[in-house]
Amino acid sequence: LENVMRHPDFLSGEATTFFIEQHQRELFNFERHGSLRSSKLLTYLADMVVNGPDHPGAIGAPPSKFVPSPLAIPDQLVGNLSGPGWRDVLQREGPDGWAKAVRAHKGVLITDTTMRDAHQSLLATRMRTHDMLKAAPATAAILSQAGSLEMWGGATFDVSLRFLHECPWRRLERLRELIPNVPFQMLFRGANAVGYTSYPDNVVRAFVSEAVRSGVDIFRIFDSLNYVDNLRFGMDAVRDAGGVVEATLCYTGDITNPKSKYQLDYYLDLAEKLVEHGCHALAIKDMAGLLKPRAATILVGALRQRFPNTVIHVHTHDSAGTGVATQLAAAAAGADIVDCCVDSMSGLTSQPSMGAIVNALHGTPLDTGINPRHLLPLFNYWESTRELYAPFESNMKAVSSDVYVHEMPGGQYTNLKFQAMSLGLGEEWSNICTAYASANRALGDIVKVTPSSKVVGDLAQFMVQNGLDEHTLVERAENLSFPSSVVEFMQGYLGQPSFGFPEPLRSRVLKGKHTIEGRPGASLGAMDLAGLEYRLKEKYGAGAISQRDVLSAALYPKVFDEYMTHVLKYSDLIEKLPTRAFLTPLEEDEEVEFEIAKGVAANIKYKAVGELQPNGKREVFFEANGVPRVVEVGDKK
Ligand code: BTN
Ligand code: 3PY
Ligand code: ZN
Repeated sequence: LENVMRHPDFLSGEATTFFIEQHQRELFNFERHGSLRSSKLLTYLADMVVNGPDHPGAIGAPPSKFVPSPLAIPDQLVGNLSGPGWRDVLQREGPDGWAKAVRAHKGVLITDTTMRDAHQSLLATRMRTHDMLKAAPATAAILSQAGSLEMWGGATFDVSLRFLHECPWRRLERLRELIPNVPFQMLFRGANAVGYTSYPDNVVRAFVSEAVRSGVDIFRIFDSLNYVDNLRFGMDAVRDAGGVVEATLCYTGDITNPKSKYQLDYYLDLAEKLVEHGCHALAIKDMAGLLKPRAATILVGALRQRFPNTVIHVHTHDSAGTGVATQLAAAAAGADIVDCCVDSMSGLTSQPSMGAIVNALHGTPLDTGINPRHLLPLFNYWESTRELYAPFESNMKAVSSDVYVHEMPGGQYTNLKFQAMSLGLGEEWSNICTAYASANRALGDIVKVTPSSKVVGDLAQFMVQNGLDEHTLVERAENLSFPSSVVEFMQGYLGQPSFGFPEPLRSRVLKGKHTIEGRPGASLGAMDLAGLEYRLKEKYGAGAISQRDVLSAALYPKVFDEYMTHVLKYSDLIEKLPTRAFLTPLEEDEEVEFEIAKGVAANIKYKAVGELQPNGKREVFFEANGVPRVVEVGDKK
C-alpha cells in the first residue's frame, strides 16, 4: 500500500473512498516491490488462518461478526460543540488558572475513564486505538463539558506495545487531534512512570516532557507505597514539563474502622506534604473500591476544609457496588471532579456509571454540565464495541463485598484471575483471594496498587502453590526462594512503605542481600538515551525510530524489541484492522473492510488455504480489492 501513498492522486489530496477501486491494478501490484506493508498485512491474516491467533489471555472468539459503526456526532450537537471546554481554560490560564477556575466552578465535573481504567479493569486493558478513534469526534461533542478524559497511562502503555502491537504515543496523538477541547489525563506511576519498577530520573523526566508534547494535560501522579520522596520527584517532573500536577493519595484500609492502620490523620498528613510541595489538584485514588460513602464524606470533607484552594478529584472502583454512592457523597462533601465511565463499561471492578451520576446530579447545584439526554449514543457505542472484546472478559457476574477482605485493585483482579487460571490454579481462586489478604498482612499491610499490588499478588500465588499461611511463611522463610518481586520490594526497590518493612520476614527473605534506603531513582545512574537512540537507529534504520520510540525502548526494552519485530513482519497496518479481524482468523469467503489511510478503503476477502508443502509452508489465497493475492506462511502446528 505504499504505492497508494506514492500515487500522484493520493499525494495531491485527490484520493477518495473509491480511489482503490479506480486504481486497483497498480495499487495491488505487489510483485514489483519486495516488502510492502500490504503484503505484510496479508501475512498477518494468513498466519492467523494457518497457525491460529496469538493473543495471550483471549478465550474464544468475539461472539458476533457485527462491526459497530463509527459513532456519529448527535444531530443536536453538530455545529454547536457546546462552546469551549476545560482544555481552553487550561490553555488560556495555565495549570494555576485552571485550578482556580475549577475551584470557582459551581457544579461538579466528571472525568470519563472509559478509554483507560474501565477497559483496564474489565477487559485486561485490550481496547484498541481503532475502536477509540471511532468514538472520538462524538465524545468531543457529547462530553465537551467534562473535566477530563482519562485515556492514557497505567497499564495501557505496556499492553498497547506488548499485546496490541500498536504505538501508545500514536494513540495519544490521534485522539488529541480528534478531541481538542477536553483535557486529557493520564495515570502516572511517578518514579515508576508507566512501568513496574523505578527508572532513572532522566528517563522519567524525558517521558513526562514527551507526554506533554503529545497531548497529556493532567497527570495523576501516584506512588504504590504512598512514598513521599517518590511522589515529590514525579510532581517536580510534571511541573517542570508544564503539566497539571495532580498529586495522589492512594486509599487503602478503612478510615471508618478504628482498627485500620490507615486513619484520617494518615491521609491528612500525606496531603499536607503534597500540597506543601505544590500541587494543583489532590486525587483520592481508591483503586480497589474500599472508600465507603461515609469515608468519602469524612475524607473529602476534611481535605476540603484544610486545603480550600486545591482541586479535589476522586477516583473509585465499583467492586463492592458502592461506587455511585461514594461519588455522590464525595461531590456533596466538596470534591470538584469525580471519576466515572460510560454505563456500558461501568460497575464491577470498573468505575461507577456516568449515567447514574450525571442524572442524579442533573438540575441540582452540583449539576455536571453534561446533558443526560445526549449520553445514550455514547453508551450504545461502547456497549456494542465491548462485545468485540468478549474474549478478555473475566467471568465476574456481580459485585462482591469480599473486596473489603482482600483489597485487590480493580485493575489487578481480572489480570490475576487470568494468571491463576493459566498456572492451573483456577479452582483455587477463592483461596488466592484469601491468600492475597494474608500476603498483605505478612508484608506489613501495605498500600496495594501497581507495582506493590503485584508484589502482594505474586506472594499470594506463591503461598497457595506452597501451601503456606502467614505464620508458616515467616517460619520457613529462610528456606524459601521468594518471587523476585517480593525480594526487590524488601530490598527497597519500590521505595519505603508508610509503616516500615515487616520483621523478621524482611531479613529472612533478604538473606543478606543489600538494601536501598531512600528514593530508588536517586541511586540509579542516568540512562544514556542518546546512546540508546543510536543503537536503535542502527538496528531498525534512522527513519524508523523517533524520540518516542526511544522512550518506549527505555521503559520496556524487550517489549519494544518484540513490537518492532512484529511491525517489521506484519506492518503497522494491522492497527487499522477491525478488531474481530485483528483477534480471530477470517473464515472462508469472509471479507473485511477498513480504511488504510484517510479516505482510502481496503477490502480483503480470505479465499482458501493450500496444502502443506515440503518446505513446511502453506499458500493462503485472498482477494484484495478484488485482485487475487497469495501469500506463503510457515505452518508452525
Ligand atoms: C495492572 O496491574 O497494572 C493492571 C493489569 C496490567 C497487566 C500487565 S499486562 C503485561 C504485564 N504482565 C503482567 O502479568 N501484568 C502486566
Ligand atoms: C495502574 O497503575 O495501572 C492502575 O490502574 C493502578 O490502579
Ligand atoms: Zn482505578
